[in-house]
Amino acid sequence: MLKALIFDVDGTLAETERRGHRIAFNRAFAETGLDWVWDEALYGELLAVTGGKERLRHFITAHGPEVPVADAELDACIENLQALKTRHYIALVESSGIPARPGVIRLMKEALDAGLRLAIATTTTADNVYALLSGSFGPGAPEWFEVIGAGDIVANKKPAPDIYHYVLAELGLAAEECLAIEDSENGILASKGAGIPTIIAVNDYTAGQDFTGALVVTDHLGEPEHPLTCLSAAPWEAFSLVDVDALKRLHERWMSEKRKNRKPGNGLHSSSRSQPCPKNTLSSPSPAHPAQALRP
Ligand code: XBP
Ligand code: MG
Repeated sequence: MLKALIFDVDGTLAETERRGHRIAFNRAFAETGLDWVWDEALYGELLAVTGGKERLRHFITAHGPEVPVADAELDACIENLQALKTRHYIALVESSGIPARPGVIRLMKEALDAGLRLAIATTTTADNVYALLSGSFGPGAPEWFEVIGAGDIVANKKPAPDIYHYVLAELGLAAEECLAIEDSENGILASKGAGIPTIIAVNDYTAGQDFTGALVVTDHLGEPEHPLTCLSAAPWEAFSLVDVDALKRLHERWMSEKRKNRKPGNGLHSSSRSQPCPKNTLSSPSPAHPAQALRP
């Protein structure tokens, strides 16, 4: 039975990468006198590496910018840049706010009303999460979540499953009692790695990534007046917004597939058949699943 929803943060709750983190990194560079500029295209490439510190190190290694410190001081330099960037990110979120993506707040409130538990599993720094939730979702929003798993609390960031294992342990739930909501390939690799069925709401940075194994891939979670477009090659059913009923049906369908594949004698291991959707092509929705079809 579905008991909890576990939300990713960046790119899933809001367009924080483009509108927040990228700008904050650039402000930190400028403040420290570095002439590095991460434009939107470059930042899209750098997003392949999760975690701000890890992304900075990757940039230095892969792009070879001029670095004003000796190798022995590189770790400290990255720590300092990251701390500065976090301050800029929080200031930006608090001053201008980054709006929640369509359907996110609606779904969270519906889920709480329906008795589902909420949690967060993210690669970003915990302070960033509290700032975003308080600033863009409402002052009490951090309280909606029983567990906020974030940043360096685990050894390995996404695509490793560590943060999802951490959240499951804190919730005291099995993977199959939860659903994850993610936006990226690194995200679904992490949630899938922990055995959690996952739905995807892509954004401009992640559209076109490989979401093999997703229950469904959409462009956003949908609002009654702003229906989602289903991007899965073969979604199980057509719906215009992701609500609790739709999630329960998707979850139940996933569970029954899993049970079927567990039956002795079918020659299959559950892990090999727990991927109901074929590789997402992100092509136009199939005519059999009209983009804005209303739920039954
Ligand atoms: C996305 C990330 C983060 C942010 C930056 O996290 O990879 O690193 O880009 O945050 P998710 P920090 O999609 O898991 O929410 O600079 O604080 O790491
Ligand atoms: Mg994300």
